[in-house]
Amino acid sequence: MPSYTVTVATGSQWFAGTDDYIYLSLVGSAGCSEKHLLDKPFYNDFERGAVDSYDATVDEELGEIQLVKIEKRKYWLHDDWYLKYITLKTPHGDYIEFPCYRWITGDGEVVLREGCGERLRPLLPQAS
Ligand SMILES: [Ca+2]
Repeated sequence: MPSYTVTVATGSQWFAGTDDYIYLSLVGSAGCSEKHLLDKPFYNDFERGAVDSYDATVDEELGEIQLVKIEKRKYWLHDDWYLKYITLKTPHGDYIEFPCYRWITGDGEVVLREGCGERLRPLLPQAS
């Protein structure tokens, strides 16, 4: 079964961390994953400034990943979360970055698209 490694970066500002439940779903050109709870046992996930990695195994090939959906659900009290970015390592060893750089509040969710850093580079003039 294909396995992805999901890296989650939490902001460094005050109260950026969260104890809420965080779920991840992957949307690819060939299908969608199940919803995965991102949780490491005996570990305080999503602390301020943390960069945490999780394995997400999916049932079938998803094709090219187009979107990452993050859902936050209340654990005890609402605990806002500042998500910087998600990095996905695909079963083929490619890395895809999904920038977020915003607060997720309440029972919130965000859908992230692949960052286009590569395409923002200035194009060099073609030699003719
Ligand atoms: Ca918080």
